[in-house]
Amino acid sequence: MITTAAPAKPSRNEGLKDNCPTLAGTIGTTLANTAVDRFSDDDYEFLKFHGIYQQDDRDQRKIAKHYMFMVRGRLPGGLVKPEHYLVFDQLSTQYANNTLRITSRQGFQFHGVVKTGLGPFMKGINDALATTLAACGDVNRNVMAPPTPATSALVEQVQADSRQISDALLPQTSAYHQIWVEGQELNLQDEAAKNFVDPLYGKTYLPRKFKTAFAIPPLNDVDVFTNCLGFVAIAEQGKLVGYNLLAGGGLGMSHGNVQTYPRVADVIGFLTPEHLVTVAKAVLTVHRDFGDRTNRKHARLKYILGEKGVEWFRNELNERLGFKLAPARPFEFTKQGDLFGWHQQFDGNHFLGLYVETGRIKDTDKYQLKTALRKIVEQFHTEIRLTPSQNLILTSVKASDREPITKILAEHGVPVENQATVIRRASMACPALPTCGLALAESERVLPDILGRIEQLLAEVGLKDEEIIIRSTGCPNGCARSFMSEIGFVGKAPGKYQLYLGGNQASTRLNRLFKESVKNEDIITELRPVFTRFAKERIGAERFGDFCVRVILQETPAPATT
Ligand code: SRM
Ligand code: SF4
Repeated sequence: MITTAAPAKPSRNEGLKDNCPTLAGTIGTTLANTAVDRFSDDDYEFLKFHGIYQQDDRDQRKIAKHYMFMVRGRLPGGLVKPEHYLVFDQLSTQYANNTLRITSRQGFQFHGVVKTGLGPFMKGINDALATTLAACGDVNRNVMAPPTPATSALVEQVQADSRQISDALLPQTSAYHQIWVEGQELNLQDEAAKNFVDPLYGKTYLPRKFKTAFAIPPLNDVDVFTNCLGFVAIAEQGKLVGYNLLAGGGLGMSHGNVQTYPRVADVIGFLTPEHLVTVAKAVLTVHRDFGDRTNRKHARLKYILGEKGVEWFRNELNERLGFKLAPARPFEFTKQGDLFGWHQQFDGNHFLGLYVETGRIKDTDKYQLKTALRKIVEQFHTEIRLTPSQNLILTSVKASDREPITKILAEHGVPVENQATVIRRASMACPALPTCGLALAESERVLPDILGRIEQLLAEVGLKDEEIIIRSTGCPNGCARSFMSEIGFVGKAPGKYQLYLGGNQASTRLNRLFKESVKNEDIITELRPVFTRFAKERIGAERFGDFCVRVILQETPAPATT
């Protein structure tokens, strides 16, 4: 007898979206109810589309659950207008934990907002004409673009294109505005609300999140290969002629689940700038129509590319477009990372790259970056750009303003030269504990100490001032892109990390698992023999990640994972 397995059921989230395609849930009603400190489990999912995560303080869990909210801003290309910055700064003090957290996708996160403050906080953001809509959820997320206005006007053009794509891929629901700006409770039985269909996303949006980035070779500061959709600028004599299309990158995976894996994007073809929006929408709808809606762990665009293949994807895309993409043009990435200190822009103005440890803009006794930035923006009306490595840039500064800005920073303990060691400047950590509900181990709070120990070890083996790209995440979701680093720490359990080695400087290669579970206190013991051999056996100026691929990983089979 032949038995056929019943088709898998759509995931719970699919039912939620289908029942409430405006994404309003009962958020408005719960917001108005001051007797409760949290939203329902269903609204937890809807809130994400509004850029809000319901969290609880994990340091307090043993005592009681203290609910609080993380709010994420949508800032394409990391561009923060001065008037927005001042509002963000003030709201973070009044309603959040008095810090601004630069994210690895050039956004801002506010942590620790409690429910009574959520309404005024969100109103404040929107009154300033900024937004958090679609910063999270099963939609296109914050679009990344190179932020550094160094040598050519190309950066500004690509930045403008990133905003164009961000706008074109925004969901159209009016519920966000009705709840957070107009303060409506919304009636979900309303027929129009129940039958709402987003013109691009349809009724159930995407099966999962979707990420887009622009890059300008040779600098891969945005880590373009880790995105669902990537546009690599192709220029001739400094002028943009079009973009190479990349598709199917993504990093998140789950320990012990072989169906999930990090993947670098494939190069699909070349398009001219007038086709940008059409192509972006076509890629997004392939995800919408073919993504796995039964299993959220397997629902990203990367699995479609991984399983159906690049040729299938190219044909499907060409069919949707009604024209064939041209073959990809040659390009090469050679580096990643930010420029620090003062530099001159292509237009004669100046910019200042500032290192921000783990992306956290804050005030401490000796270091008051938050206060200094507020003073600078108030006085000089400076535009700020957030970088994909969780740092920031003050842009379009007049030559005459350089000195007073440097002085304000110095008065608040923030140097503009020798801002941090080479290891720290090339590092990133995700927030993890105490805010992230998915964290298995610490990340942001322990990385500075781990880096200190690594720096000491490097000095001992004669490698002081060697740049090694080190990233840590509190779990295998890869939020600080730990799977692309030369050394990656990936949280496994409290105080324990998987150790990955072998990413490259251009961030075009995934690293590989080296040790399955290393206690925080044993990290140096594990790295010592590897660094010692690197110091002795490297060829010329070979980078640490390349050496690991050539020597260490050849000799060490990948450990079994659990
Ligand atoms: Fe992420 C979930 C933080 C960039 C892959 N990410 C989360 C959540 C919201 C936890 C949750 O779902 O409850 C984290 C909130 C922590 C907190 O307390 O703030 C979180 N992700 C972050 C940020 C803030 C990390 C940072 O250090 O800056 C980044 C916010 C970017 C932004 O502004 O939009 C952030 N997340 C990333 C990246 C890197 C990137 O996009 O360049 C990745 C890997 C690339 C990718 O998407 O594959 C990433 N985050 C994930 C995943 C895994 C998704 C998957 O495919 O399996 C999750 C888990 C999920 O979605 O269920 C996740
Ligand atoms: Fe949380 Fe894991 Fe992302 Fe870190 S990598 S922020 S622990 S989901």
